[in-house]
Amino acid sequence: TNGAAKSKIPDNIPVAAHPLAEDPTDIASNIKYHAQYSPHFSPIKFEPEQAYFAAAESQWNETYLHYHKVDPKQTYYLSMEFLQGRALTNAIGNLDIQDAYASALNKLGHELEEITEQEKDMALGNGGLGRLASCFLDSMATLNLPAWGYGLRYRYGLFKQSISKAGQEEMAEDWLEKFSPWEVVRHDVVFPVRFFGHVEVLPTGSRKWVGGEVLQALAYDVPIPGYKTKNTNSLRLWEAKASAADFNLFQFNDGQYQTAAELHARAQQICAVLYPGDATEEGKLLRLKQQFFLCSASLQDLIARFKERKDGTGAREWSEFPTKVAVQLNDTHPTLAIPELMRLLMDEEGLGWDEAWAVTSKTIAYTNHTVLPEALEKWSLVVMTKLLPRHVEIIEEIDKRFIAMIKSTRPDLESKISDMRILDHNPNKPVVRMANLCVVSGHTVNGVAQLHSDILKAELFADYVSIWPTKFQNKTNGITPRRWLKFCSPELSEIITKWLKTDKWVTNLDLLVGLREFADNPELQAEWDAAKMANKQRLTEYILRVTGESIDPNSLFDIQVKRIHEYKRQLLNILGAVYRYKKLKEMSPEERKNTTPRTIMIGGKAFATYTNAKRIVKLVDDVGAVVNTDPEVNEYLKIVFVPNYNVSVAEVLIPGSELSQHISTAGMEASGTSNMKFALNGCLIIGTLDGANVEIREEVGEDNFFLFGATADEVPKLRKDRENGLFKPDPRYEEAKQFIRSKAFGSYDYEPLLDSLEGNSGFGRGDYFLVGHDFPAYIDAQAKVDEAYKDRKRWIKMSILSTAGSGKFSSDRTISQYAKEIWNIEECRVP
Ligand code: NBG
Repeated sequence: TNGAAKSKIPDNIPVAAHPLAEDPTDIASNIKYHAQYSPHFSPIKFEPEQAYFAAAESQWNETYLHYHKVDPKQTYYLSMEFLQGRALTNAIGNLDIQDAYASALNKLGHELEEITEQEKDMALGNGGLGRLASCFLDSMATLNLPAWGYGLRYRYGLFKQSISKAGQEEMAEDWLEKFSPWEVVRHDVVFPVRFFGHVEVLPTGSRKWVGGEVLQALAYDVPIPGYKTKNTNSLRLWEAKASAADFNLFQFNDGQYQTAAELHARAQQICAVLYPGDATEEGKLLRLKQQFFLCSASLQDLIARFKERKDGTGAREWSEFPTKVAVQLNDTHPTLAIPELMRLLMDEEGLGWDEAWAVTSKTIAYTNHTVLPEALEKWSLVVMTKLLPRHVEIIEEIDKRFIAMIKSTRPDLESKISDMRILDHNPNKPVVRMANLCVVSGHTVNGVAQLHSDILKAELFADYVSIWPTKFQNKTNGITPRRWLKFCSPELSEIITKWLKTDKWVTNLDLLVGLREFADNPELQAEWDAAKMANKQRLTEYILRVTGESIDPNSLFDIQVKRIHEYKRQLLNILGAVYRYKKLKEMSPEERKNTTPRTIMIGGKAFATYTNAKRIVKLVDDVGAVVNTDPEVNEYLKIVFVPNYNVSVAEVLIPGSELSQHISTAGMEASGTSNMKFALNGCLIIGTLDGANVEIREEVGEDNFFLFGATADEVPKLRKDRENGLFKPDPRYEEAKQFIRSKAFGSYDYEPLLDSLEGNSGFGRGDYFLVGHDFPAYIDAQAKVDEAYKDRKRWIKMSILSTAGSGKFSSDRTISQYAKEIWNIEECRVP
C-alpha cells in the first residue's frame, strides 16, 4: 500500500504460507507469500498487513464458529462512531509477535516503524465517544466476551485539518483511497433497508410498511483481536448499495445517465461522510437516514443470527431473545433501534404489542454521554413521519402508553408529563425527544463517570428516577492499556514490568498500585525519567516534522488535546499563556532565569461550522507565531498548535506529556477519556472537578493533581451572579484580554471571542463557561505547577504515583461492569 515498501524483496527468503507463524523467518516467508499471491496488488510489492491478516483469519473464523456452537448471550454495541486509529501495531502486539515481526521485516529490508507509519487512521468518529467505542471493542475481545460492534463504513471519516494563515482548513480524508487490508467484505450478508413509503393495513388488522425506496446494507467486517487470546471479535460496518434492478437500463441507453442511476447515487450519499452538516433540511434527513440504516441492518442481522443458532431450525421462543441478545445504544444516535425492533417483531414476526414490548425493553440499554442541551437529539416529527411512517406510529404508541401509565400509577407526576413524554407537540415544531424514548424503553440507563451519572439522576432524568429507581447506573469510562500504554510507550512499559516483576498489569491494571512502594526509589526514578525523556525526544522530532517548530525537550511539556469546544475552555488555556508571555516580557533577563521553561501544545479539531471554536484555533496559532519568534522569551516559552489531532497523533503526544489540561467548566464534561490516558502515562493533570477528573484525583491522590476552579454545584449561582452584574474580574484577567486587544498578536478580529466572555452576544449569556471566574484560580494553580517542576525528584515521584493510581481506568474494568451489571453476559473463550 505504500511507496516505501515497494523495494525489491530479497531472494534468499523462501516463499511459503505460514499461518500463525511466530518465527521471524517464517513470518518473512509469509509476508513474501502474500506479496506474491494475495489479490489486489502487483506481486513486486509486499504487504505486511495482508500477511498478518491471513495469519489472524483462522483465529477469527474459529471465534465465530465457537460462539455459534456454544450459543451464549451476545452483546451488540451500536455506535455511529468508531475511532479505531491504526491497526497494525495493535494487531501484532495483541498476538505478542512484535519482536519477531520487526526482525522479519528487517530480513526484508524494512523497519517496522516505517511500515506502521504508512497506515492511514481509520477515523470513523469525532472524538471521545467514538474512541471509547473502540477501546470497548478491544476490552470485549481481550475479556473473551461474545460481542460485536456495529457501525457505518463512511467513505470519508473525520476531516483532515490543516492550519494556514486563515486558521483551520478542512479536507476530506479518504482512508479507503488505496483499499484497507483490515476489512473483509461479506457478499453474503446483505439486508434490505426501506425509507419513505407508507403504512398499509392488512385484512388481518396488522400493519405493514411498504413502498418508498429500498437500499441494500452490505457488511464489511474488521477483525478485533483480543490481547494474548485466540478470541477475535468483529466490528461489522454497513455500506449502502442499490441493487441492479434499481439501475434503469432503458433510461441509461436513452442518455439519461443521472436519472438512470439515481438510487445508486442516493445510496452512495448514506455512507459518504461522518456527520454531514445538519444546518439544512437536506442534511438533517441524511443524518436520520444514516441512523436508521445502521439500526435496521444491525437488527436484521442479529435477529437472523438468533434464529439460525440452535439446530438451525429457526424455531425459537421470542421470549428467549433477551437471554441471547443485549443491545447497547452508544448515546441516542442509534435510538431508532427501539421502534425498529418493535416493528420487526410485530410486523415481520407477528408478535403482539405486549410481547414485542417485553422483548424490546429487556434487550435495549442506553448510555448517555452528554448533558449539553444542544447535543440532546430532537428530531422533527414532520421529517421523521416522511422518512419512517411506521416508526412514528410506534413511537406515538409508546408515548401514549407511557402517559397512560403515569396517569394511572403516578398522578403526582401529572404536571411533569409534558417534560417527560417522548413527543413534544410544540405546534410550531413538533419533535421526538430521543433521550426520553431511550429512558422510557430501555432497561438500563447509564452515565459515563460518577459525577455525570449523579447529575443525570439529580437533573436531566430526575423525574424518571422516582418511577424506575433501579434503572439508572454509573459506568465510569475506561481506556485500553494495550494501545494507551504498552504499545505507545514501550520504554515505560518495560520499566513497569521490571519493577512489578510481572507483565500481568497489561490485563489487570490494578496491579499498577504496586509501583507506589518504589515511588521514592532513586533507581526507578532515574529509569522513569529516562523513559519519559525518550518519549519527549520523540515528540520533539514529531513537532519539528509537522510544524517546523523546534521545541526544547528540557522544558515542561504541557498539552491540551481534544475537540475544540467552548465548554472545554481552550480559551482559558490560551489566555493563561498570553498572561504568562506578558509577565515574561516584563521580567529582567535574570528574573526569567528563575522561571520554569514551558512548551504549551494545543491540538484539536473545530466543527466546520462552529465559528467561535475556529476563532480559538486561530488565536492559539497567532499567539504562537509571536511568542515563538520573540528572542527575549524563546528559551522560556513556546506555544504550538498541533495540527490534525487524531488517534495516531495522540499515540505520540501522550507518552511525551508531563502536564495535561482538563479544564472544562464543572458539570459539563461527561467524563473525558484522554485525562485517563495522560494519567496512565505518568502525566500530571491540571483540572477542574469535572467528569472523570474527580475519580482520577481520588485515585492518584490529591497531592498529585493540580486542582482549581468552581465546582459543579456552584456553577448555577455563579452564572446568575454574572447575569446580575455581580462578577468582579481579576485584574490579571483584564490584563490578558487587553493584551490581545492591543493587537500584540495581529489584527485578526478577536472581538467576537472576547465579547463572548464579556458581552451579551456569543451564547447570549455572557461568559456562560465561567472563564473569567476561574481565571485567577487557574493562574495560581499554574504557578504551583511551575514550582513543583523545579523539584525534579518530586515531579518524577508524582509522575510514578499518577501511573500507579490509574488502574481503575482500564476499559477492561468498565467492560466487566457492563457485562455483569447491564448485559448479563459471560466470557466464551475459544479453546
Ligand atoms: C462525549 C463526552 C466526553 C466523554 C465521551 C465518552 C459525546 C456526545 N460525549 O466527556 O463529551 O468522555 O463522550 O463517554 O461525544
